[in-house]
Amino acid sequence: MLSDGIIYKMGIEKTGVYRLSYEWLRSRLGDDFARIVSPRQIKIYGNGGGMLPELIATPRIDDLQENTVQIVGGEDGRFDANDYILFYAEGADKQIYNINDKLFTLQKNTFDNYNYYFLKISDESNRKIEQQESLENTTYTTSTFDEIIHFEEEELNLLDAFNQAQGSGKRWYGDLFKNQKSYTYDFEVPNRVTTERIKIKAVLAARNRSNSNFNVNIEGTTLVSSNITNTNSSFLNPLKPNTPTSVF
Ligand SMILES: [Ca+2]
Repeated sequence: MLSDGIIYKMGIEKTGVYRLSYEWLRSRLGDDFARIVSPRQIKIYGNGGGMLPELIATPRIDDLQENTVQIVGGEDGRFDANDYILFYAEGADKQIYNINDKLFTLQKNTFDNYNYYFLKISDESNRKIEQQESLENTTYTTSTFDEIIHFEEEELNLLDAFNQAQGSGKRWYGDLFKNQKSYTYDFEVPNRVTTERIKIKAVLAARNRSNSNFNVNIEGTTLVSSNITNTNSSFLNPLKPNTPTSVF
């Protein structure tokens, strides 16, 4: 699919619906923009978020699949001023439901911060988003939803911080609790339903010849106190991870 034609690569950081306007494409595509005679020529390719499976036997999509698009203003057969393309795209990380914790967790992409989609100007017609009729008699209605906030910075490789090793593995951590022993992380949840419970999950690790202890506090109240036992001095056994979960 990428072997011929006019193709542009787009890095997607966050999952969502994306809008490519006529004006933006005209400014970015240069001379290629004149090749768009009909809005049906604009195709979007991409395979969704997350990493490829490591096991070779696990099924995966071969090549790139064409995504459905909606060309707003394309009904007149011309791609012109004020028209735009809508399509759904996923970022590099993937949200996975963890049945043990009853929590959605984010699987951080080890290899890239962006997932890539491709815009191709094709001679064939694109795939349109189809409309679905609304159901008439629904049995469940709600006016709230679960908000999921994920904070993960990959800044520290524990093996790299150890002077007899050079860093290894896929697991990285965020802030280092060494000289600075306390960090504050702010999360905004507008219009939170205060009667509903919140679940919090922290991923911690320690390498210390003495036992270590982490406290997770919210507004001054300790929710979780997590002990991590000491390691020995060998760099072959440098890391003791711990993942407390709390509901309040
Ligand atoms: Ca139009």
